[in-house]
Amino acid sequence: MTTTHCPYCALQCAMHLEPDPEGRPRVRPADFPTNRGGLCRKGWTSAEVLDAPDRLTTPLVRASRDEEFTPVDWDTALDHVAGGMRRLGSEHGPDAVAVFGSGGLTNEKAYLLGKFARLALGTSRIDYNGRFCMSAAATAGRRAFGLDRGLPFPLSDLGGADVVLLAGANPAETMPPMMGHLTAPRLVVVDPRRTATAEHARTSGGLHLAPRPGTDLALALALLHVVHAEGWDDSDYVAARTTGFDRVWPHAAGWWPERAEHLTGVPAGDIRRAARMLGTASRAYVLTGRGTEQHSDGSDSVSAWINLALALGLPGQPGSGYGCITGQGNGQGGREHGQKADQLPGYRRIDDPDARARVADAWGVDAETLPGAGPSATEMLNALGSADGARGLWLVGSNPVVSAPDAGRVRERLAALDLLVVSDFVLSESAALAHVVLPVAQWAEETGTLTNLEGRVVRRRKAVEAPAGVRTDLEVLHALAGRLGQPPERFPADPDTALAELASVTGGAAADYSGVGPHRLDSGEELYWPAPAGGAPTPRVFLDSFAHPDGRARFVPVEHTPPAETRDDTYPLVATTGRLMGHYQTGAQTRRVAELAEAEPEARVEVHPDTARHHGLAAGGLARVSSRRGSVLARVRLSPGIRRDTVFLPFHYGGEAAANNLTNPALDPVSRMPEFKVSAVRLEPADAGGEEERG
Ligand SMILES: Nc1nc2c(c(=O)[nH]1)N[C@H]1C(S)=C(S)[C@@H](COP(=O)(O)OP(=O)(O)OC[C@H]3O[C@@H](n4cnc5c(=O)[nH]c(N)nc54)[C@H](O)[C@@H]3O)O[C@H]1N2
Ligand SMILES: Nc1nc2c(c(=O)[nH]1)N[C@H]1C(S)=C(S)[C@@H](COP(=O)(O)OP(=O)(O)OC[C@H]3O[C@@H](n4cnc5c(=O)[nH]c(N)nc54)[C@H](O)[C@@H]3O)O[C@H]1N2
Ligand code: SF4
Ligand SMILES: [Mo]
Repeated sequence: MTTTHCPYCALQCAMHLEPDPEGRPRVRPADFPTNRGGLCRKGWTSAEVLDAPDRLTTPLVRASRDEEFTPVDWDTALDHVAGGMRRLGSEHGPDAVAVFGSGGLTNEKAYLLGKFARLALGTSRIDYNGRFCMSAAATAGRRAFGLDRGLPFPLSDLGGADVVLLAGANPAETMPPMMGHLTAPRLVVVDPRRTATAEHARTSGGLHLAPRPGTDLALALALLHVVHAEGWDDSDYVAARTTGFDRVWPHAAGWWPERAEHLTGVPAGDIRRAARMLGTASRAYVLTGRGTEQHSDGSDSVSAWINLALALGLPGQPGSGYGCITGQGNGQGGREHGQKADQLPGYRRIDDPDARARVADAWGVDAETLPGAGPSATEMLNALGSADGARGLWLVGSNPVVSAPDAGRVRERLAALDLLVVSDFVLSESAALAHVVLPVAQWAEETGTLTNLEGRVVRRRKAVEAPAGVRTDLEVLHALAGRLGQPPERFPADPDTALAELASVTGGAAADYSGVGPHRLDSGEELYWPAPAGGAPTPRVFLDSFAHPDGRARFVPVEHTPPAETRDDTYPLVATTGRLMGHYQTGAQTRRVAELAEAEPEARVEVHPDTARHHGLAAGGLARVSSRRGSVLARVRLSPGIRRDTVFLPFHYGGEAAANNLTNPALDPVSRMPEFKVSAVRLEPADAGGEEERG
């Protein structure tokens, strides 16, 4: 029996893997502080993907997309990739090849992928799918606190709260075992839909506020308005631990609840009730999720929620706080170790001369040779194959033709590349467009570390052998780097050697992992970063001071701005997007699990019954949802709990069912987060020729 962690989300539930009578690994939940012996159905069924019938076990190569893939041996595939990368580099310069990583990768992989881009390719063009996920909250967290650690406290702290406000998060579906920590007598859920989380809040003494998508910032200002006007703010805390309230108050002063009601659709009485719950609580938390973050004003929206939390005196106080609920398995660690365009390992900035010198020295290169900051994920993808973009791309752990905004355009850009290389264990929609597909090992077949939503480093342990023909991501990095002229010891294929290097390189940095190693991990110590060598780890980061030089948190003045596109007679509704319990992300993994695929076999669009009637749609019928960019076919699901002006689509499906055919690639100016949560759309019936029978 091996004890390890779930391959999917940032809760990183612990599980035991043991062989069944046929020798296949079977999952049993393990006791761990985040999941307390629970798992969601994705975790329970996760081992099925290990022997998916269409699992890739041979490298595939083709010269052009008009040809079929040819199975080849590893040497042939790696020579082909290295030769292609070298040729593009020498013909067009080092930026001709781009790398796209993932918050699903272990710390070791993320670290070596960033190092590979900077040293083996010399490219500035590396970014990752965490840009679609964590970037807005990370920006706002750094602005306010000087440091971004998703939850700066252990999840179990939530259990002591009187009130928890969840802005744009639906953990009842996205992290079900987390609901065991949301036992506060009052939950306030901010979501345009009456989700399972919102329903729980409503029926257990709390509140559900359902703003029009894209108006959270004004709602948060209105809550701050009431809190301050009623004298519920913590003026001692504000005076002792913060700066800048005076610059923020003028922005909230004008948002009295009735004005906010007009914009957001949330009744003024409910705004006052929510403010009273928060303002009169002795211990409270404000938490944000993707619903409030994935907007073209995402980082300002999070700043507005943080301003509210600061006025209430929550961050850095025992039993209270602000946190962002990180998403992917290594959504936290994946954003610290250098696969982000502007970043070096340990949360160091790539434009900071001291950081460059320190990292270059550790890597044994001259700091001058390290490239600078490259473009963000969306900008990088949208320029591929054009005069200003890369001509080659290596995708490691992401499926952007389904997950990136305006996916139709991303599909075109990938098709314009001279070389597309995809490392995956299944032929995802993106891998299906590749020139070279490299078949890699999965979670239970390898060892490594991930940093969960609490900033706790956990160890993924190898439980089974990978199928013959498959290599680990670290082995692939090692082999490719060697072919590109790098000394072999610079890219260790052994995960513990990679971890030792990561630990040493991050010593003294903001995200200090210098004390993280197999021994401490296996001893069961709770390793929250910063975890310096020889020092204690840090479960709660801001208790004594914040990470700005003056030790204070900063209020950041923010103002409501409308979403990047507006509704009109042609596109009268707002489409927002998100997740269902049974599928993970683009569904590349979970659509291959029979039980999950049967439960949620096809895309759906959630529509209010009145809206459906108005557009001639019936429950179970097919609808075409169209935006200014593209359209989606989805099954109509009537949902009396959603706003009448809003429809909801999960983004777990590809092709004609991909929600991202609709979405707007407008970006937040600071974090470069795309606007996944607001597109102007129209709805039409699409039933024709017996299609209704399909369901
Ligand atoms: N089942 C499942 N679980 C997952 C994942 C998965 O794919 N499937 N993915 C993991 C990852 S990577 C992530 S990032 C997390 C995400 O976890 P969540 O943030 O909980 O997930 P979402 O469904 O994207 O968004 C949450 C809610 O935001 C609401 N929303 C939409 N627009 C707005 C708005 O303008 N304002 C507000 N306040 N709310 C809005 C949606 O209705 C939705 O219910 O989940 C993780 N867990
Ligand atoms: N419309 C809309 N779009 C969204 C969102 C939304 O809410 N709405 N949410 C965004 C968010 S928060 C996220 S995090 C992204 C996720 O978007 P993606 O990263 O594109 O989603 P995944 O399905 O997790 O893709 C991971 C791929 O990598 C493979 N893989 C998994 N682990 C490994 C590994 O260790 N190594 C290698 N080589 N491959 C691996 C999987 O098989 C899969 O094909 O989507 C974003 N897109
Ligand atoms: S909640 Fe997340 S980590 Fe836990 S079992 Fe489900 S997908 Fe896995
Ligand atoms: Mo995410």
